Order: sequence, then structure tokens, then C-alpha cells
Amino acid sequence: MEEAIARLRQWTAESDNIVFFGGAGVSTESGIPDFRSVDGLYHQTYRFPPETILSHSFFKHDPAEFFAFYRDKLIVQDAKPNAAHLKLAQWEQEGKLKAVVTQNIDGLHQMAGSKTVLELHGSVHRCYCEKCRKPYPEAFINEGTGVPRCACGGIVRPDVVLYEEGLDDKIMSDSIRYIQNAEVLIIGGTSLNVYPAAGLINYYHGDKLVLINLSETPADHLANLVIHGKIGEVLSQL
Ligand code: CNA
Repeated sequence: MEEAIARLRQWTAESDNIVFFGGAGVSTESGIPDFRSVDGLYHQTYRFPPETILSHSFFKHDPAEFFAFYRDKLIVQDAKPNAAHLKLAQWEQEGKLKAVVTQNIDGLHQMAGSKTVLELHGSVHRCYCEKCRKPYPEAFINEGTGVPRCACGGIVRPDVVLYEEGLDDKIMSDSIRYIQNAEVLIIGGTSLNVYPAAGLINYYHGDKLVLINLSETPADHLANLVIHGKIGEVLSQL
């Protein structure tokens, strides 16, 4: 591990074209559970698995249950950026990092100071009426009860991409461009199980692909450097 961190330290020190691609594991050290870790949401018991509840068809079919789960599990009040978010923001400020591409919906990269954040799956901090598109503050959902309704009668929903819904074309193509042009690509805190996001790894053509994840991923064999550890702890050593 020491040797791997030393190599990562050298690559990141020498580069001014780092791109980071991450997922829920980036925020577990901020107290937000991920999906697939042993204490993640998939290992807790609900009437339906999270993947089902967080799908477009379930949202349409049973919005009351959707919002109960959403408020209970996806909204973590008072979460703060951890060492991983802060290091990435610092690198951007120093002109070393070009973009953070994230599957997270928690807004912690922006809270840490990152500016170029490509949110593949949207954000819990933006909400809108799905009928008339009027924007709403997040408190409208988070602090309400039941199914939040707009004055027009439409359901007010978070601006997050549910399972079965498509990703924003522009965010996807910008992410591809940053990853294609990156010198160092650091992928961290993601099980690389959720597509199409997980497929972004295939657009990197360099020789400094770094994977930092607590558990093994299906892409470990593709990486030039694999570190199995906590991402906040690893990045804070750089
Ligand atoms: P995932 O499938 O739950 O995988 C998370 C991965 O991170 C696992 O492989 C863990 O081993 C690993 N991990 C956990 N903690 C750490 C840590 N401290 N350091 C390094 N690795 C760690 O999550 P993905 O992001 O891969 O899956 C994509 C889903 C999860 C996206 O649609 C997200 O929107 C969704 N999600 C987001 C959040 C959030 O915004 N914080 C929380 C929960 C789920």
C-alpha cells in the first residue's frame, strides 16, 4: 500500500490533467451510506430493494412509498465534505485537476469547493415539478410529508436520475471528453456496477488509471494502480 501511495503521489504531483470519477464510496466517510457495502442500503431490509424503489416505474406507481424511502435514506442532513472531497477541490484550485465526474447526488464536492462537477445522476439539492417544471427548494420535499405537490397539481420530485431514466446527454458527453483527454484518471468509491456510468472507464486511453476502492471492482485488472482502502484516508496522504 505504501508503495502504491508513493507512486500515486508522484503521478499526481507531476500532472496538471487529473480527472476524478467517483461514486457513493466517496461520501461514506461523511456518514452517507452507499448501496453495496456490507452496511450499505442493499443490506438493510425494506419491503422492496432500493433499486426497485428508486426506479421510474415505482415512483409513478407508489410515490408515497418512494418519498418515505427518499426522506428516510437518501437525505442526510448536516453531512460535511471529507478529506477526499477536500483534496480534489484543492487540486482543482491548484490547476491540477480538470473535473470531478460523480455518480453521487449529495452535492458534497461543490460544498468542498469543487467547481467543475459533472453530476451524472443529478442532485438532491435541486427539485422541480414534473408537470410544469417549476423549480422548488429542496426543503419543499425534505421538510414536508407525503407526496409533495405543486400548485399545478404535479408531483414535485428531486432532480435525480432514477433507474430506468436516461442520463443527461451533455453531462455524459462532457464526462467522456474529460476522461478521454485525462492524463491521470482516478476512479474511487464506486463498485462500477451501475451503467451507463460504469462504462466511462472505457474512454480512458492513458497509462495512469488509478482505482481506489474499499472492495474489489470488476475493473481492477484494467488499472495501472489499485489501492484497496478508504479514499479519504488515501487522498489525505498525498
Ligand atoms: P455502490 O454500488 O454503493 O458502491 C460503492 C463502492 O464504494 C463499494 O464498492 C464500496 O466498497 C466502496 N466504498 C465504500 N466506502 C468507501 C471508502 N471510504 N473508500 C473507498 N471505497 C469505498 O455505489 P456506486 O456509486 O458505485 O453506485 C452508483 C449509485 C449509488 C449511484 O446511482 C449513486 O447515485 C448512488 N448513491 C449515491 C449516494 C451519494 O450521493 N452519496 C449514496 C448512495 C448511493
